[in-house]
Amino acid sequence: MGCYQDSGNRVLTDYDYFSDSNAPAECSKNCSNYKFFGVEARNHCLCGNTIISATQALESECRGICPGNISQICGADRRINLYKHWGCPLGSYSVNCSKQCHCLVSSCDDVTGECENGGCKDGWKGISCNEKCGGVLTDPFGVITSHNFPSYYNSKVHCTWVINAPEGCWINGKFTDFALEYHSNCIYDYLELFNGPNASYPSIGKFCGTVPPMQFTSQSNSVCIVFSTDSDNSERGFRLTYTISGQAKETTASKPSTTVTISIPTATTSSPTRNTTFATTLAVSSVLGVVLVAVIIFIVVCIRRRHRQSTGGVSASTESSPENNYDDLLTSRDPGNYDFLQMTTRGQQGCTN
Ligand SMILES: [Ca+2]
Repeated sequence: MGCYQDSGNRVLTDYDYFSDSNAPAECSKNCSNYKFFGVEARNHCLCGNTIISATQALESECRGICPGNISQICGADRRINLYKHWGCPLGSYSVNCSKQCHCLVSSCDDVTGECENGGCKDGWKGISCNEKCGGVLTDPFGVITSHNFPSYYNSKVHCTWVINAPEGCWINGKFTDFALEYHSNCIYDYLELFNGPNASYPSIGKFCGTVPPMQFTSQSNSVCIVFSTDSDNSERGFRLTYTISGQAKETTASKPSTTVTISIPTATTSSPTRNTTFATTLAVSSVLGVVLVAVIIFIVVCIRRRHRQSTGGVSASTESSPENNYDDLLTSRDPGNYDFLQMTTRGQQGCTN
């Protein structure tokens, strides 16, 4: 706990003794049933469960070498090195645990109240966990930035914002600036969006580096935004603008859906150009198919006519009536000997030699 003055009223009064082998370890052992213990004037050990008053002194004022361990300090004349066997309850600090800190899971430093693991209670930030950030936003439009933006943000920060729109409305958000310390899994610094009014709702995504969620539109009336940083390496932070849209409902009979969609441009989205290309290819293929069938039919007709001429039959042109002499494809059911597709052309030149 440090070096304290021990003049006038003694700091610890429950038990004390002198020892030629005095050292913090020995004194701690002999004061094990007490909450506090201290070494003073080299060979003096004191124990106690309460500290009525203690004024901290400069560390340099405690300069007595411990007789039981020459590498350690055992106070000085009217100066005591205080130690504590167990800490204050969570959320309190000072020698009598009378001051309040705001650490979420760890204890506070006995003297300064700083959170020992750097974690702060939600809604608090800073080394001493005494600066508030985040908040609940209900204005129809607004801006959220990391603290210090556009200067580098602080370390060991955990901030939570909640945007609450009226029932039946939704929230449009857009990041106009985004630069957080990068990690492939965003384990250092990150911004996380949640699908509802607090961080217990499903996460929409955790973001870091310089690739932000470009924009998002909630499908419910609330969004939770968490910004967290670790102890090293800061960046510029972020700036988010939002607007509340839609028509507020007059009743709140049912809980709204809490699906939030984030639009991030990707290269995999189909485009009108791709659809146009596909349609053009289909049309050309169809035309080519029809032409191919016509050519096959034409060849078959020519072969059969040559065969009939060689065997004494009549030509196709003489079988056709004059009104059938046009350039076209047509189907004709011959009531006589055959049934097939037929192509007739004026003069039929080119089909016979
Ligand atoms: Ca960091």
